Amino acid sequence: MTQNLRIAVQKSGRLSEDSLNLFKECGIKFDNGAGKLKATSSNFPAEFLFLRDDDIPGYVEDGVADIGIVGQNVHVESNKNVSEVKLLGFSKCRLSIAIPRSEEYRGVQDLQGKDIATSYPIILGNYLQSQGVQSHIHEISGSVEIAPSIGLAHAVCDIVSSGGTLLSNGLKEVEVIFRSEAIMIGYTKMSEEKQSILNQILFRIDAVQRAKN
Ligand code: PRT
Ligand code: ZN
Repeated sequence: MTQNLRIAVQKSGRLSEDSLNLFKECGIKFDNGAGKLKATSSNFPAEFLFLRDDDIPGYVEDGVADIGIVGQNVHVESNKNVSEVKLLGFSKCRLSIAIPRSEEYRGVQDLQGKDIATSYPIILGNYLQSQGVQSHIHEISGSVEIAPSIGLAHAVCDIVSSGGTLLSNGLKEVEVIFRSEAIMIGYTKMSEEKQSILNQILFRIDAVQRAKN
């Protein structure tokens, strides 16, 4: 019996639609009806797991899923032992430090000794260390942008796309510390059989991308 390649994609969010389209454009058919947690393809040896994006790197590290699609921000922050299979070019964004608009900013040294709120303590910590700056990192899981206005922190470090959210919270972007797009990650100990199913998918993705250009 052939084994199915297990593919972890975000259940609902900014990565979901493009992730599913990637496989659909490759001719892989499956039913991702609302509320489904799992779907098996009707015409290709693959099954899909629909998960929170934050859980995907751990599932791929453990081999519960063979491949998964997440933002590079989530992949790097998770610090899991997975292979980087392919950059996918969608869900582009950046991770930036922002401060209240009214405050002066001369350079990263201005963050010395300050409190910075973020959901990305690892990426932020690495950046500050590389700049020789010591700040206090406050890890919070959501609504990071309101931290300065409620007195929780002087600055924030969060995902930015259009910049509209920073603007409407009275903040200005002062440092871009990481650029991100969607990435396909893989289990490091995949069987040969699954690797060859993955190779077929990668071959089809390349063909679809070549046809578009
Ligand atoms: O529920 P689950 O945990 O699966 O999803 P999630 O809420 O954690 O993630 P989701 O769906 O919001 O984002 C998934 C991935 O999309 C992120 O990890 C990024 O790689 C990427 N991405 C691209 C973004 C954005 N653009 C983005 N704009 N993730 C978040 N945002 C947020 C940003 O933090 C800001 O608060 O959207 C808000 C609006 O951004 P502006 O700058 O356009 O106003
Ligand atoms: Zn998430």
